Amino acid sequence: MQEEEQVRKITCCAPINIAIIKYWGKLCEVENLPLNSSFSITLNYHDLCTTTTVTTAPSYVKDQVYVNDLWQDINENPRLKVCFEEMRRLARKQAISENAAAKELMSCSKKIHVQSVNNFPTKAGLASSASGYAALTFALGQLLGVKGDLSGVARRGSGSACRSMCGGFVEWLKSEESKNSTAKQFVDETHWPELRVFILVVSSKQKSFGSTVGMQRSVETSALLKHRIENIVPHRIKVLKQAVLEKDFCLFAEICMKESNQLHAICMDTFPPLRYLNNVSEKIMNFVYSYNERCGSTRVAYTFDAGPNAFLFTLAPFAEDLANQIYQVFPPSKDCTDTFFKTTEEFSF
Ligand code: 2P0
Repeated sequence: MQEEEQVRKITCCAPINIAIIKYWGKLCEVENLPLNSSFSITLNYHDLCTTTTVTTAPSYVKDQVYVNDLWQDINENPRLKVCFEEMRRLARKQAISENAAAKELMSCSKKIHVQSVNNFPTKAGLASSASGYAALTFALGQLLGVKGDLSGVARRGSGSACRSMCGGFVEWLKSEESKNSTAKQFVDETHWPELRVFILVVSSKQKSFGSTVGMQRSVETSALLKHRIENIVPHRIKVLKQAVLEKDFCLFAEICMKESNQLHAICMDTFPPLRYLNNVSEKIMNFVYSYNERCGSTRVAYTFDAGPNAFLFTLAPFAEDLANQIYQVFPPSKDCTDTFFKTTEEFSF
């Protein structure tokens, strides 16, 4: 009975975030320090998310992690390892600064079991590492009682994960110093309630080139990446923030699509090139341009990350018509194993 009383269990859920200004390129690979600041939108909790349960119990003799029921070797996974180490270090530091009793200090080293589940395809360019490390970091923080901004720890797990630690519209700041490269909420999730996102899953297969390796190769070989970091991103973030503040969809959409185009231009400028988009992605881009042209105004914008799947932004009054058009042009496959489509209701902010 005594043993049961000492079991502690915390469950947390973290959503994915969609980058409007893209993170592509690292200043430091170990710390996941980005070469440029980025800006994203975090989805709602009930949309695409990772649910993570962390447990401590007296019977546990080592840390264990399962992701989608698959056992992960922490010792072979430096990112997982660093999250555990960092969270325990912060817990100890906090306990010491609060003059905690020896018992509480001891509890920082208790063994932890983790069960993590995604409700969407893993590693298919849908930011599963972002929601995954955000959920893990937050859950460990709750379990160990660590206070304060933990986005720097989530970042060590996966760069973009730091942005999923905040809701709404989020900026991840570049810095040469680890402690300053954190995610900050720009405006919260209630700011632009008319904004909608559709996610078109073109392929749920794992991407052939992980973002980490892709970024490495781009940093080494792409001259366009250097130009972007120095001359494009700082100004673009400023303009995007203004567009978000003023809820200027036309300007938001222009930046969103130009950013996506530039990310994939850099991928093609990388040597050998990185091809994340496929012919369906190209068709979706063409669909967006012709839809806007038919409407006589900008009603929809696309963005693609390191994969062929599309994120389409629109506004509530246009969502139904857009959904109908998408269904006509890109009917979901019958078995829905490869191509599926979610409605605005499911993905509204
Ligand atoms: C982003 N992406 O800003 C960009 C756009 C993909 C394209 O962040 O190596 O999985 O773990 O820091 O965060 C994907 O990169 O890379 C990514 P790591 P991560 O969302």
